[in-house]
Amino acid sequence: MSCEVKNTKLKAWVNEVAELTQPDSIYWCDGSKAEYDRLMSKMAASGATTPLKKRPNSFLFRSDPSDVARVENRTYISYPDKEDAGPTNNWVAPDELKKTMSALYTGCMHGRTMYVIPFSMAAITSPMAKIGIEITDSPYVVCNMHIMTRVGSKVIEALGTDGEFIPCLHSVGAPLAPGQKDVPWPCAPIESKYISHFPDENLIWSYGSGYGGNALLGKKCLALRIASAMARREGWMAEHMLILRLISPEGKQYHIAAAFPSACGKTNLAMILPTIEGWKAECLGDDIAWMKIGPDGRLYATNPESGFFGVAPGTSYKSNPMAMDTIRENTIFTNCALTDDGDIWWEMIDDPAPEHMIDWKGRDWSPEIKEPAAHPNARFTVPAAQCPVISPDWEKPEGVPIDIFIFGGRRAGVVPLVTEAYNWDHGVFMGATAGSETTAANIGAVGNLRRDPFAMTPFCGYNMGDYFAHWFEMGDKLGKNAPRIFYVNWFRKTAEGKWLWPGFGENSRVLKWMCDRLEGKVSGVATPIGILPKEQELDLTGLEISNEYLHELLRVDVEAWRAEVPGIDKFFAQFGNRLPARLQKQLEDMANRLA
Ligand code: O2Y
Ligand code: MN
Repeated sequence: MSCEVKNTKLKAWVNEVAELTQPDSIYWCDGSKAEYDRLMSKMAASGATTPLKKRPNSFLFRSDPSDVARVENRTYISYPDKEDAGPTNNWVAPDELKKTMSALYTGCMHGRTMYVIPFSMAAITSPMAKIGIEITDSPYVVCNMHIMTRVGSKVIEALGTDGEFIPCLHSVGAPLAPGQKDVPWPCAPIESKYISHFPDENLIWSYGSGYGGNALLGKKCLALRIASAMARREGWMAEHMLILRLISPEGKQYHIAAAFPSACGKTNLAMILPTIEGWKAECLGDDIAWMKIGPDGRLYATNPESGFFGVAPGTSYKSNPMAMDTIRENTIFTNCALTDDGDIWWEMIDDPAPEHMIDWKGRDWSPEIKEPAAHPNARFTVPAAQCPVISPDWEKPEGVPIDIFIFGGRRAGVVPLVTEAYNWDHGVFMGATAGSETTAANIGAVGNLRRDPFAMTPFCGYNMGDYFAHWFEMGDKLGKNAPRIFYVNWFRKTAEGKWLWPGFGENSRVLKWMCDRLEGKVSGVATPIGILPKEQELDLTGLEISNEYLHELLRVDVEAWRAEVPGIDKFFAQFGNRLPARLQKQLEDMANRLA
């Protein structure tokens, strides 16, 4: 660390954690390339990672098979009153949770280095920036944090003597006895993993996992769970949304923020290559949007992250060419398969599976083996700046003004290709009732509908009923400046199970219709569920799609929608008196329109 740490609270906290966890040494991260290279070389030498011959400065990690994804059932939102966490979060009282976790943290860094990572979420020059300090015993976490956040001495300087920071404590939970040899991916068993949030104190404690959202604490823990609670207190929004700029042939810019549950192609949409003549798109973020009302009364969005932690399987030149070009170099791959010539491979990448690979568990793999070669939640971590379509304004301190919100989900039937909300309250209803049918990648029976309001179920740091109320309050503050709200479903199928809509870059046709609605160029048609395009209003130039498919994509199945009402009513009932009356009214209004 090239600068002196003067922040009294920070020094005290680091000392307190070191006393508790008893590491062999303490290292303050400076965020430099030299630091990254040094840690990677050390991990390569120990066998924790494999440098990839085919991709410059890129590395493959294999996690422990028990530590492959976020652990929602071990994730806690801890307020003194359980009601404040609400029915969608796991809860343990703060005193009890801290007691349990303090016992686990005692001596948990024996034999390891304790890294102190000063990081900023959002460009440090942004008025929206929040400073976090992650303490971790995982060098893999340090390298990922280098990519996903802004790490370095500038953060320490910005903190000064008494600046505020969000303490994020992380340990893999695998102390080493003297002389004990380390494993490539240390972690603790599932029953001692805890991903805990104390929103009243802006505090994060994570123990036992080294993977993704469990361990890179700037992402889901800080930028969504803690930030959503801060945003409610302070009158802004922290959302699970991509940010995209669409540019018309005339050069007019439209900014879109979109929320989808997982497995709905969020990263693909964030990096879309429009197929309609003359339209361009730029990516500003693929996962999280922080939004604040600006001096002109409009809602400004910024992406607090500086990298992408994208799911690898399914990513290909067909589904997301810009992501494929982004990950050519300087990328950390986790749980992908390794080819014999030193490259990565995963299911549904462009090339067919080679005759031999090493799978994500480190075993020989060949095509007759039934298990996938890459884990379904294999990931790439890559700097956002490497994306060929990254917007020149992606780090603009004040963010970009949002014109359009999109919600969506994966539904084989019922939900049309696109619907516009009648007004803000109706749009909040759309967000609150968003849901997807489960796929083979989810737990549970395939085809079950799972509601995931605003795609925030796993990430809302307080009672979801209060979160709905916060959306209404923001709408009231925004008034006529509020973004317009749409709902999309790219995944509608024929009775025979064929996709009705080609998706990917062709989704730009739907985005163009949204822009046309904003410009008053198209009237759409009013239906009981919202405003849909007239068939001739969608620009389908150059796309081969039958009238029958188009008709089905834009059909409102009134019977099927009537059948949705009791399910929504039951879903809302779990929030009891925390459910805003305005949301219940929206359900009644829709039921009346369908009657
Ligand atoms: O499994 C993990 O830890 C990653 S989860 C994730 C990563 C990037 C973007 N979104 C998500 C998510 O679960 O929404
Ligand atoms: Mn996400």
